[in-house]
Amino acid sequence: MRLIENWFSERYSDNLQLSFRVKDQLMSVKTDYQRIDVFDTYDYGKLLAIDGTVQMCEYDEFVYHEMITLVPLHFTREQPKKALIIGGGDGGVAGQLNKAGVNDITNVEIDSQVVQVCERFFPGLTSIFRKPGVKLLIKDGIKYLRETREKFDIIMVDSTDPEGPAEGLFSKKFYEDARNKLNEGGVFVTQSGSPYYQPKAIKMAFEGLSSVFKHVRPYTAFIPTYPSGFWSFTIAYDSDVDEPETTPFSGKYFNNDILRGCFLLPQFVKDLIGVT
Ligand code: AG3
Repeated sequence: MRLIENWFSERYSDNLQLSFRVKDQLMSVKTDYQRIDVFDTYDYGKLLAIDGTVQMCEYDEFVYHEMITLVPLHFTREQPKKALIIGGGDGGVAGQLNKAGVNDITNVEIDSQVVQVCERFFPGLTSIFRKPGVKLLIKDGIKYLRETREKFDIIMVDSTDPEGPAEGLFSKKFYEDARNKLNEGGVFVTQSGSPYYQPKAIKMAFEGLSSVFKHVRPYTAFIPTYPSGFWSFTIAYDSDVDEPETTPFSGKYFNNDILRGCFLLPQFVKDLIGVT
């Protein structure tokens, strides 16, 4: 009998943390950019953590990956063909894009070890990188976006929190580069953190994007394993597109009701970003 129980905890503040009881720690590696851990948890399956923060769990990754992908796809002027993902080394975003019919995908991940670890423990997600039309580049996404000659219909930022390597992905300069690399009628999307625990993330995204794009719209989803469970994403685009009413896509989380309802913001979030 095992007397000592193992737990992995993500600390939200000095006074609060979320703990997962784990069957096993499957790996831990310190890379040039960050520390990557994989745990086998009882309630959420395998869990990927970066620098002690939950990135993804087998049993709820569908919420994040559907929401960061399927919402912006409804705001491009035409059916998007060419996509750029920055971050996303687990393949979850690329997989959802592909399911939604976007087949020309460039995925720029800074840390090759994120991909290697995910290939080992989440092969169902990373298998997307072997599909024709999906190109995986191990590079700094900020530099890539600045230098590339290509343009995209959708640019997506699937990053860690805005500290360390991901900080520059929340800057005005980066948003300008993104806008310059969008085709007309294209859309940009970024994860923008927990309004409770990372108010800075949604504020930085909203303010930075508003200084560059005509339309900037935060939306939210419930993700049980992220800080507070209440999570935000922000889309930005320039062309006036009609509000989508219905969607041909439904996933495990996303459906018609969510497409309309996810943009409704609680007052404290509106106050945080200064909208009425
Ligand atoms: N990227 C966003 C994870 C942010 C989580 N933050 C935290 N737990 N403090 C997820 C990568 C999934 N492809």
